[in-house]
Amino acid sequence: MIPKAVRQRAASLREQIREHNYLYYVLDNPEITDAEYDALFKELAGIERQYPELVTADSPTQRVGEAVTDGFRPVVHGQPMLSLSNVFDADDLADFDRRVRERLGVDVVTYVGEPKLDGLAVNILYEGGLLKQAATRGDGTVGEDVTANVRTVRGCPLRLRGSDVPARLEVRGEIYITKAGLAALNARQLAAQGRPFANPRNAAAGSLRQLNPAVTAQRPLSLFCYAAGDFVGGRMPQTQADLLVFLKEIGLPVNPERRVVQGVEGCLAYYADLERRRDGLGYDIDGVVYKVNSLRDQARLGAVSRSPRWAVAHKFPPEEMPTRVEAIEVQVGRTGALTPVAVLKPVAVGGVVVSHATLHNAFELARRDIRVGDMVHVRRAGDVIPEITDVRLNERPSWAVPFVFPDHCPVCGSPVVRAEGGMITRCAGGLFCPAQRKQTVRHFASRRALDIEGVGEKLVDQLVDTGLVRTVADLYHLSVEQLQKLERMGLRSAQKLVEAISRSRRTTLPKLLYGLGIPEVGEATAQVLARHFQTLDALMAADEETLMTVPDIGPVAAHAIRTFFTESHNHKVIAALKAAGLEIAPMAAIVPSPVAGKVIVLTGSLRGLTRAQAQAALRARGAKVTESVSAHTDYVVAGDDPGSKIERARTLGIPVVTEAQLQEWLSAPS
Ligand code: D41
Repeated sequence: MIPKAVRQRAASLREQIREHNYLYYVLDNPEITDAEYDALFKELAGIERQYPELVTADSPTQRVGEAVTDGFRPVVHGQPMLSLSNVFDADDLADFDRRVRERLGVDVVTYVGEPKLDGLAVNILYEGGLLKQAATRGDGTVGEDVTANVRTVRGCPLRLRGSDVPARLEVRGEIYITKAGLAALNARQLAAQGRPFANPRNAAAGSLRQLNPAVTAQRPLSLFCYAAGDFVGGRMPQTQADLLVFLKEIGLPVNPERRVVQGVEGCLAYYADLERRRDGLGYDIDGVVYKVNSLRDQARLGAVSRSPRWAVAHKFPPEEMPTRVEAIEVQVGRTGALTPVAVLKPVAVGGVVVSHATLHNAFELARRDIRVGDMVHVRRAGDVIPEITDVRLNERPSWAVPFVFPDHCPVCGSPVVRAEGGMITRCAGGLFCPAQRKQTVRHFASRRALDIEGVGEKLVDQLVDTGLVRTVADLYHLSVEQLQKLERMGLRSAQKLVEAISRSRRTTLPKLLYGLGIPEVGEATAQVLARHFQTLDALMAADEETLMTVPDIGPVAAHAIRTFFTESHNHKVIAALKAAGLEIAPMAAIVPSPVAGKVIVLTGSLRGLTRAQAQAALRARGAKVTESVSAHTDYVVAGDDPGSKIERARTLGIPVVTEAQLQEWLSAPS
C-alpha cells in the first residue's frame, strides 16, 4: 500500500514541475531558481524510485525512454504537412498578395508574420491531452516516428494544460537549437574528439535522428509551434493569431516575435524589422513567413500541389563571400548529365564551409566564361548547392584560359551528346558508365527509396569498381564472403550489410518506383502512380494515354515513364529484382484506412474541422473526395445544414453518415 500522503505529494510535485516548465519554456518567465527546480525534480524521482507504481507516462521524470533498435517507423500524418513556397523580393510578395486578394475578393489582407526558424519541422500528436506520437515531416505525407526523441525536448509538454484541450490535436512546429546551444554542443563535440555541426539545422536534425533518446536528451533542443493539423473535439480558433495564442494557452511554446500585419506594406515592415534584429535573436532565422490570418480564408484559398496558397516564406538575402576558383571538375550524374563544378578555395559562407559550387551546365559555363584562377563571389542559400554569383574580371590572372568542356565522359570515355537544346550534355555510356551505375545504385539504396542502411558512396564505388554490382538487382546476391574482401569491411559489418539488404526486399510500391530512378518521377509522383495503379505490373502495362489520365501526370512525365518501361534493360532489372525476392506490400496495407479507395462526398458544415481539412485527411487515407453525388459515390458525410445532396444520396440508396463517423474513420489506425 502506498500512503495517501505520498501519492498526493507525487501528484503535487508533478503539477508544480509542469507549471514551472510552462513558466520557463512557454512564458519565458521563471519563478524559481534552477536549484529550486532541481530539488522538486529530485524529490519526485526519489518517490517514484521507492514506489514505481506511482510513475505515470506523462511524469516529468519520464522524458528519456529506451533506445529504439530497429530504426524509425514510418508514420502517416493525419493531415499532410505542406511545404512553403518562397518569394524573393517585394515584387514577388506583391504578386502573392494580389493573388490572395483576387481569390478572396478583398482589398487588404491581414497576415501573421512569423520568423522562419532554421530547424526541422515535426508533427506532434496529442490525444486526450497526452503526447502520443511525434514524427518528422518526411515527404509531407509520411514521416518518421521520433516520439522517443521529441519527448526529451524540455520545452515540449508531455501533457497539455487546462481542461479545454482537443481530444485529438496534431501540432506542427520547428525543432531548433539556439545559437548558445549550438556553441555549447560544438564545444562538447570537439572536447570528445567529435566533429562539430556546421549549422543549427544539422545539429537539430542529427539530434532527432539518434537511436538512443539518452543522447538526444543531452542536446539542447528547443521547440516553437506554428500550425495545427488534425483538430478534433474542441473549438478551432478562427485565426492564425488566435491559434497561436490557443497553442500557447494549452502549454505549447510559440514564437513571441509573431505579429499581425496589414497587407504587403505591413509584411515588408515586419521583414525589415526582423532582418535588422536578426543577430540579436537567440536563434538563427533564414527569413520570415507570412500567413493569411483568417483560417476560413486559408481554407478557401487551399493549396496547389504541396504548398498552401495562403502562406509564403520570404527569405533573407543569402550571404556571399569572395574566394578563388582552384579547379573545374566535371561530374557525371545518375542520368549521365555532365555537370561542371568549381573547386573553390574553402571559405565560410553563412556558417558553412564551402569548397564547391555548381556551374550548372556546359552552356552556362561557356556563357559566363568562368576560369580556373578567377576570383569569384560564392553564395549559399539554405540547403541548395552553392553558386557563383559574380566573377571579378579585373582580378583575372593573365594565365587564366577558358575552360574546354570534354567531348568524352571523364569517367567511362564514352562520347558525350548534347540534349535539351544544347543545355545538357550527357554521357552516352548509359549503364555502361560506372559513374551512372554508381549513382543509380546509391539512389536505389537511399533512405527515401529502398532504405538500405550502410550503402554509402565509398561502398558503392567499391561494389561497382570490383564488378560485384552491375545493376541494382545484383545487391541482393552479395554474400558476406564477397563483402568481407572489400576495404574497411569486417565480418560483422559485412553481415550487417547483407541483413540490411535482405530487409529492404520488403518494400512499398512508392519507394520502389522512386528508387528505380525513372526520369520525372520524384517521391510525390511515385506516390501518385502507386495509388493510381496499385501494382507495378499495372503501371508497366499503361500506355502514355492512360498515364496522362492520372492527376499530376503531364505529357512529359507520361512519355518518360513509358520510355523507361519499354527499355529492355529496365525490364531485365525489374525481373531480376522480382527473382531476387522483392516483396512489394499491397498499396492498401500502407494506409489501412476504412475509407481507402472509397468515393466520398461532403455536405453541410463540419464542427471539428474545416471542409478542406476533411478533404485532405480523407485523401491522405486514399479516399476520393468528389463534389457531386453519383452512382459511384460510396458515402455522403452530412454535417450541419446539409444540402440537397442528402436527397440525391437517399434516392440512389447511398449511405449517409454523420461527422462522428467521419471522425472515427480519421482516427482509425493509419
Ligand atoms: O519557422 C519555420 N521554419 C516555419 C515553417 C514557420 N514559422 N511556419 C511554417 N508554416 C508552415 C505551413 C504554413 C505550411 C503550416 C513552416 C512550415 N510550414 C514548414 N516547415 C517546413 C516545411 C514547411
